[in-house]
Amino acid sequence: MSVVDLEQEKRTAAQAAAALVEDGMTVGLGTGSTVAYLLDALAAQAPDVRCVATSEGTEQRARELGLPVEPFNRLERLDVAIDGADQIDGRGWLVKGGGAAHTREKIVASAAERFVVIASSDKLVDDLRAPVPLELLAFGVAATLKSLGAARLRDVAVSPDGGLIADYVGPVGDPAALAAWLSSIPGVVEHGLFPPELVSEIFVARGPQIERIVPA
Ligand code: A5P
Repeated sequence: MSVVDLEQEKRTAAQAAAALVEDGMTVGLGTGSTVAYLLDALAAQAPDVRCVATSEGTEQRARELGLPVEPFNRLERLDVAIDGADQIDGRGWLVKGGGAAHTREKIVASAAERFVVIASSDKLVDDLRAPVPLELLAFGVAATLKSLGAARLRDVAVSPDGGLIADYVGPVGDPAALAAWLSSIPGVVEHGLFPPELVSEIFVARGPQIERIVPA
């Protein structure tokens, strides 16, 4: 599939999710190129909403488009969060964090009544694979990397909150087991494996059609 077609699929998925947003809602905005189309679609609807953003890039673009963004320090819950993904497996496990924002993205997704994932069809995979993004505390990072073994720091990447960004590059196998192991390592602030329990629904565009997947 061509890059142009994939971009169109991202736009189609984003527009489908934007239609879920209604006046009065609190909305978590994800990060990435698919979310960029979401911002365009939301701006066209101009809903009366309160938004929080998972990255500076999203916040800046949302503001430019006239969407109101506030710090995520007073709202306890969000009505909906909408975000992209790097990989989606058949059970609804996700890999996220290609844009270094997965810690904020997981906080926002967890706070949402409804977490909606939007994606082009190339994001569907049979089995998740490396790289799995990691946010690491700078303090003790060499020791943390030694504990992780198969991980490497990204060049100059930092999270929206200043954490170092690395990628786990070993085998994924059972995502639940890997997620538990990564979470057990001190110095790992957050990893980019998102479990199906976090995901309300996934809108995957295939050409002009939307496939709606609800993880069991
Ligand atoms: C950002 O940190 C990521 O989790 C993105 O949601 C993910 O990388 C998908 O990005 P694209 O929509 O650009 O593919």
